[in-house]
Amino acid sequence: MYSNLESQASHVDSFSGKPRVFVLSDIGNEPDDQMSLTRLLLYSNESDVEGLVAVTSTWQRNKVSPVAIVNGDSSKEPIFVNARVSIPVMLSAAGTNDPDGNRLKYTWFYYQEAASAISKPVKPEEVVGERGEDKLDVFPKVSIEGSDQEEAKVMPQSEGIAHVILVVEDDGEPSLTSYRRVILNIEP
Ligand SMILES: [Ca+2]
Repeated sequence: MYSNLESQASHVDSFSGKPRVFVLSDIGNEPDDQMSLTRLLLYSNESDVEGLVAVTSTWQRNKVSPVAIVNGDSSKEPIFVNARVSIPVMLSAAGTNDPDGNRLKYTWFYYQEAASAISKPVKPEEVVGERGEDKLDVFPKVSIEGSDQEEAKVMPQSEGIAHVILVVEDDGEPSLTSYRRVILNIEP
């Protein structure tokens, strides 16, 4: 009895694993990189692809993304701003720069989906049998003036949480982009 259990516990099943693969590549940089990646994916059932990491290539070593600064904050953290309805909030990207000297383009946009879930509680009986998008009548909480300028004027229109994103694109080849997130807590 005991020896029988022991033999079961030590039984090795017939499973044989596939080679595990972890790839570092400049993936879409040049045609031969794309071809290699496509071939790898074509045969991906032959191996366990554990990871694909896009790395820079030698000739792009000095391509640098912009340093996006909002209201003097040069970290990569979200910026929290307390606001009130109908009182404008000025957001400034002054000081934003590109270490390798490309020209910069600014875009500020209201990221409506980011806070819609906490803006309007919905009961299950209100949505059963309905399409989600039919119940998404979430009106904008902010409007933005100067959305293509270095400084933008954000006007809170109703209370709640509103996420505003700054996009800074350089005109390098390839163009590189940095982002910053501003989270407004709008009170009445
Ligand atoms: Ca750059």
